[in-house]
Amino acid sequence: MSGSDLIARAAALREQLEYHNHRYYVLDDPQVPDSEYDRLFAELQQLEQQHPSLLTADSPTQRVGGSPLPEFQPFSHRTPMLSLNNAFSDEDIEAFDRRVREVVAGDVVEYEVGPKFDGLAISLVYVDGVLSQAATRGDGYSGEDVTANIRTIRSIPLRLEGPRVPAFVEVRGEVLMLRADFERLNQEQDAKGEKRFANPRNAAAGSLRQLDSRITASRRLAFFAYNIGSAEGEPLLRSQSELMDWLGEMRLPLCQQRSVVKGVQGLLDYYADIGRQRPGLPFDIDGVVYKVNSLAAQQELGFVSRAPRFAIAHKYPAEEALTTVEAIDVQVGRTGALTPVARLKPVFVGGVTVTNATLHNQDEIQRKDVRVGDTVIVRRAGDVIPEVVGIVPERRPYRQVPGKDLFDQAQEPEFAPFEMPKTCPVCGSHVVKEEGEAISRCTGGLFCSAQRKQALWHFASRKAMDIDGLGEKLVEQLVDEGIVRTPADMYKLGLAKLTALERMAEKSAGNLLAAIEASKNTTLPRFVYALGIRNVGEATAKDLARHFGDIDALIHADVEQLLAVADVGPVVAQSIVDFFAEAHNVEVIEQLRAAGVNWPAIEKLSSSNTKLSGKTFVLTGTLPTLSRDDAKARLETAGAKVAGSVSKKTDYVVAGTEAGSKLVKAQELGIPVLDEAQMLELLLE
Ligand code: JCF
Repeated sequence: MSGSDLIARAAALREQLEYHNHRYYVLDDPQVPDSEYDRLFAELQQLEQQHPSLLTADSPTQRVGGSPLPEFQPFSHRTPMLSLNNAFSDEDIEAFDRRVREVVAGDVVEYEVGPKFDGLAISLVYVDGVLSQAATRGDGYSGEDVTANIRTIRSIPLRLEGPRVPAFVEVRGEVLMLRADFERLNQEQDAKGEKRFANPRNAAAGSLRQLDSRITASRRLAFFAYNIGSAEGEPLLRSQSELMDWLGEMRLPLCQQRSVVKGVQGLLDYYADIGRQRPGLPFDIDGVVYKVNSLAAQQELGFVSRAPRFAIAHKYPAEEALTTVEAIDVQVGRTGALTPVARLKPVFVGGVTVTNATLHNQDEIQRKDVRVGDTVIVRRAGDVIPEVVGIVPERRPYRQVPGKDLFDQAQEPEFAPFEMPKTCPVCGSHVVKEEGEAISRCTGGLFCSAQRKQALWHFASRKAMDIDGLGEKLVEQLVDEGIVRTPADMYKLGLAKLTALERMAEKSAGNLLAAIEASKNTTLPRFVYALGIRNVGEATAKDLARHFGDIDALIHADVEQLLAVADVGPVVAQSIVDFFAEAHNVEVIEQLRAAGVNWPAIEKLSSSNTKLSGKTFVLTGTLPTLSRDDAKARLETAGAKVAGSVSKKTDYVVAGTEAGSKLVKAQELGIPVLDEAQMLELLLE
């Protein structure tokens, strides 16, 4: 190839790679398989290695991170990165809108609205469309140059695209870590015996403030743009929402929850809507941000003491709070894992009153040094179980020790350190903690009534055999009275045995027996899930059922056959083999079938034998007859995927009553919206 051909080829590869990168990381809609991306990437890498002069700052090969920096360089923001004033009540918002209307003509003001991400504010400088520098907010006037780290964030374009790329622009937005990536990172930290991150914000900050950008590259960070600082050569923009559309056009990632609303009522409705969505959002937010939409009006409103008068942050209740530890109990889980649980002085956090919080495991308690009596930070975000993030050392009293000098006295805490019991607090069996494993386990197996109770409860639960009325309390009674030992025993229950139980009336006993009878007609995925095999959740159970088609094939599968199932790795495969190697487990399955538990034959999965395969659905609102889980199950049985949020790749939205922003989004994107009846019709076709 000639020199100019080489340059052209490298440029073409970069453009294709950035395009596929955007499809994958921003639109969540890849167009080519990973292998094709890897092939293009390798070709570009090779070209650049052979001809180092071809290498450019915006090359996707530069996203992997480079050698560590000695320190971050200071970076002065051309336009200061100001913070927002906060509002905590409807009255604060009414007052904000009133102040706006004193300056802006009209009764009803239009606002651009979006979530307030709980991450780190970042400024991205693009010169002639190429990402040239990136900096943290710092004090708003001067931050740190974190360009090398920012380049590793896949969703951030290294080069802006489209017909309206300006000569210069500072893009403002938030770097954050998705909750799922945060959970995964903490599990990895556990596995490595390293300290957990307290929350996604800290994890994002810790990842971004690495002098070694290879570490940043190994963490999954997300970015959402929400504004610009200064710009040169930008198009004519009349509103904040036009500005956002422009940023999106240039391939900057925007969050899906942004919207435009009118007047105070529009703001408060949006606040309530996002508040309802908050627990299920993929990231932490601490409020929503309202901005006067008209840019001319923003100009006119200007700033008061370092904060814009045209914008405000409306905050939600905090997801972290302080309380004290009243006791530390040890719970035994379904698979024998011992989990220390802090009993807390009740505290309102994340919208609910929390009285218990997990302490994860012994190593974690030791690292955090949580002791009974301590004042602790409790976090409850999203649907995640509340956890103790850490202690407040200043609140721990210290004992006076006669004969020791003052310094030593300060080293003697009043509270005793926690120790994991050596025997199971429920059944007295030995507790083992495997080398390198964080978790201590009771060795009692189903001899341990705690494990037995939970296995039975899991068996009966809604997504398993769905035996209505067989809750935790009743299982406890049945096990404690020695009436039920295995799941098969549940199908031997009669009216006499049940009514003999305390607080069990004839009517509820009858209902329960009917529910048990009804549960006999089940499905294979439910049955496999109900078995409670370690590491086999609902999704894996479904995959296994579809792959093997019947229970006997699964029972006899070896590790190699199991590894052929999508998403089954060596750990899961071994758990399954171990489970069926227990004669006892196979026996219980036989007894259950003998008792009449049955399921319709299912077609083995062959990638395209189902009518809706490849189609993505989103469910929103309350459907007239089907529960959300039922609707989901029916769609999935027909091969469809059910996603949590609406994007361009959504094929259908199924909407019931009180459908919210997902419906609006679908309408905006022109995605077909079905009601329940139409969905059922589609399934019948
Ligand atoms: O998500 C945020 N933390 C956030 C911060 C969102 C916004 O729309 C912001 C912001 C800070 C300043 N807007 C401005 C003007």
